[in-house]
Amino acid sequence: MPGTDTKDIRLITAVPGPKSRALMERRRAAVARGPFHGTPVFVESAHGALLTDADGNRFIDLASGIGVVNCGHTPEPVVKAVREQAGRLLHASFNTTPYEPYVELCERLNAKAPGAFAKKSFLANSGAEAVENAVKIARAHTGRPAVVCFEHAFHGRTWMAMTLTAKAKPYKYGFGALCSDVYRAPFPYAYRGPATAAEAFARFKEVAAVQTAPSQVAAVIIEPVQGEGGFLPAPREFLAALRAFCSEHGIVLIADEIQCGFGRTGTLFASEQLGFEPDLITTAKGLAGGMPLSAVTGRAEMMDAPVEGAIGGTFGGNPSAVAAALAVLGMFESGGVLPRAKALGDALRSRLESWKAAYALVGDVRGLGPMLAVELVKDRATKEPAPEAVKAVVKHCYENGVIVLSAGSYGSCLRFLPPLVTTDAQLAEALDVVEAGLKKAGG
Ligand code: PLZ
Repeated sequence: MPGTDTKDIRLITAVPGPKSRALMERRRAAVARGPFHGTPVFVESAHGALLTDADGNRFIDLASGIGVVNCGHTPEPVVKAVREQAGRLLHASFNTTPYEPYVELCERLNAKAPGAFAKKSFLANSGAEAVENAVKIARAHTGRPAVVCFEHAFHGRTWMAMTLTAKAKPYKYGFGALCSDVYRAPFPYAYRGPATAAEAFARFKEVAAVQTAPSQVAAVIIEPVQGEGGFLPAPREFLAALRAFCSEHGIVLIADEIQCGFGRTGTLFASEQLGFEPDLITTAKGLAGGMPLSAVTGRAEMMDAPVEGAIGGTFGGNPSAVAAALAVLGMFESGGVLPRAKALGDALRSRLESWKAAYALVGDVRGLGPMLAVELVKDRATKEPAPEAVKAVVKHCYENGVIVLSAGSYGSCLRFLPPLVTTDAQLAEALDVVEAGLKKAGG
């Protein structure tokens, strides 16, 4: 509301303001219908945890551009590295004339990814592209066709990634034949079932061993903490059972850490704190602090399976994107980000738990570290999802200076992805707005 006198939120027009509205008209006329907007707010600049729109309104960001700016918006070391690299070498194509920063980033990812075995990496542009390549690598390594994925999974929008993604509408809607040889197992979803790791693993085994055969399975792909699916953390025992099954059957186990990686859960990789050692890990989003970059990192012998020229691309591992990633790693190594992420996670969790105690609408609080969500339900007994309430809260939030995203197969989750540099005061200010939205939506 105009005249809000809180510290960081500063609203000088109703939201969306006149400039955002005018831009949305131009967007409707010029841009395809397909891309969706979580909020109708056109952003002009952002720094740290704050975002300024075209009308000069200032918001607290609880979305981080879908979990990308984990080190904050426009962090100085990252912006500086990008500027310097852009002035030196903007593009060369690693497929034409290779350059050192690409190699250095691979070396550093190999050293940091979980697992005390020899590793190699490959760089691409987007999360979906990393997923596509991870599957190609697994198929080349095993010579097998099948891939097992999970309910509520999100792996991207390209053909194989879209096939692996669970939700049909909107992601697969109208896009005809999907990839073959993809099988889907239930994900352990404590709130809605399968409730235990043991039950989920028994169901997984049935898919992997009955719907197909382990000897036909190239890869199992799992998000250690599901993102779009509603911030569902996989239990350690479930991941351990998958690890043992894949090792026994020579199946490549892929962890998709595109959303849960790069500090989002309080450790560089979520797998680290889950005691999980996948064969391949896909990263993107937080990897380059806001530049488009993704990676596949994993066992050297698997990564080397595709023959020379079989994986690559014109832009993959662009020099400025790589420079940004090296600066992001520098920020993690300098020590401040992860402890702050953990503290943020604790503060966020206690606030969300207090909502669960106070409001019947909040059916579940879950996640890992500062990657947390609440699931809203119409009735705690039936657990009927409340996507309308989620939409109302998201709208209340942007109208009052907070950017927050929904999630979940039923659209019933509010997910919190604050930049990991968010201060306690900013978090509290933003959560006051969310809480007022919850009360208004029926509490
Ligand atoms: N794997 C686990 O979370 C991207 C997508 C939003 P890209 N998630 C946000 C949307 O509506 O498209 C994601 C992810 C996980 C893969 C991807 C895909 O990453 O960089 O969007 O291709």
